Amino acid sequence: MPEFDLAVRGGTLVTATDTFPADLGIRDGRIAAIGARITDAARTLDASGLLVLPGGIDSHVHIAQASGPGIVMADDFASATRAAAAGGNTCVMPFALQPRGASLREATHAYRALAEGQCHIDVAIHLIVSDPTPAVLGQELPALIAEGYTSFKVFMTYDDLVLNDRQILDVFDLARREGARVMVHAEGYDAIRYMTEKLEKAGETRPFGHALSRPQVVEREAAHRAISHAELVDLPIVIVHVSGEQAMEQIAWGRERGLKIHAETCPQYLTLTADHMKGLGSDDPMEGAKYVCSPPPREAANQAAIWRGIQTGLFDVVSSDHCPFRYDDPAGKLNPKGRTSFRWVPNGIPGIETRLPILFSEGVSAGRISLNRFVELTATNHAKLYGLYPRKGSIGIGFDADLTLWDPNRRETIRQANLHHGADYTPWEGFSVTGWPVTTIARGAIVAENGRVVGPLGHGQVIDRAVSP
Ligand code: DUC
Ligand code: ZN
Ligand code: ZN
Repeated sequence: MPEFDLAVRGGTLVTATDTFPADLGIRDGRIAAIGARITDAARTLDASGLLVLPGGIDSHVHIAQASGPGIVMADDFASATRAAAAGGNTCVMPFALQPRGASLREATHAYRALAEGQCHIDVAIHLIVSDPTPAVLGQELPALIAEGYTSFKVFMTYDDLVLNDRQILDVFDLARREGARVMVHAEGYDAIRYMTEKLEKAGETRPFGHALSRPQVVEREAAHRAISHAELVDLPIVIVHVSGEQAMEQIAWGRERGLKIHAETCPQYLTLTADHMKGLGSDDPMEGAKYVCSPPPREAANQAAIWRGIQTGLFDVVSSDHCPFRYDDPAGKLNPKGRTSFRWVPNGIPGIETRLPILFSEGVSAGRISLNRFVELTATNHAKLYGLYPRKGSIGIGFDADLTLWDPNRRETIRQANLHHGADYTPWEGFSVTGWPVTTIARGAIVAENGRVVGPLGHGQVIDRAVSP
């Protein structure tokens, strides 16, 4: 019997710290050998000319999440993980949302049941706490954390999700006690409501009004408040989907005070602008709905600030915040109420399959970041932040054999026609990239090859996590 199930030969291995030529031997879904010449394998993949990267981990995606009356998210677990695999990812982290008034435990177990057997790659589930009742804080959350749901998100806006300051403090306090990781959506509810009502009164109801209703100060104020609450409770937090230079300044301020504030940004804040919400290149302002996400992309000059944050280490991770809605669909962006005001356009854009190529192309190929920083931002730090390390997130003996064979020179143009998600558009239609995932290997199995998803549905598992140090 051969020593290994699979050998990956002749490639250049890249981790968050090192780049070196080596072969890999994979046995029972794990990396079992790293060496100069590994030949005794049942199957061999030739990786010459390719980079061998840890599979992408996307720690912020939304899949099959309840999104309000009449609105349907465009991806279920099968389509989202299919698209993720084609885009070079081996693990994604969606959210089990607690509807207000409902049990978080029941919502989480029902959500997990949707995922079981329906995933191409591994999934680890965060929670969204929308109703921190005494029962949730006293029993449900501690029990769920002990079961392996060790991270959750809180929102500072949205009618159905917003927590007030006291609730945020109580949830932070629980997280500190139980060792859970908290992610914060930092945009201020009252400021957004004030701006929205003012804009609507003035007749500014186009999708572009979404950008006007949530200027940077709205994000900055909420980031400052979240960081201050984190200081009071003495809790490390992650500020997710940071879009603006002003929120970055707050994060830097918090860190200067010695606080553990982690930060995430997304490709949309590097490549899209508020003007996209005007429906760029189209006469129909509703086209702008394709780019409506929260926080909104900013003015072009802000992109350079986000790049600086990526280069200087302010950002720990780059996630997609994949939150897909179909465009031409009454249950999506063009729902009947959405045509009357930006307020009713569902917030979110698809990006699970395009995150890695866009960041590689604009980051590594364009000379802005190193290969190692790319790996850190797209895999290693996600695993470390959310309790998947050292099982996932790097290449080493004993790690899951989660790998992406990457062609750094391949040029591609992003086209909806070639993508695998359930949305009917991509915000990056026609966007050219250099660097492309060729083969995705998830726990030792080839799940995607050259844009075709070949792994069986059900290969992906729902993973429980330990609390993160
Ligand atoms: N927040 C997210 O994290 N995703 C989509 C919409 C939102 O507000
Ligand atoms: Zn959010
Ligand atoms: Zn999100």
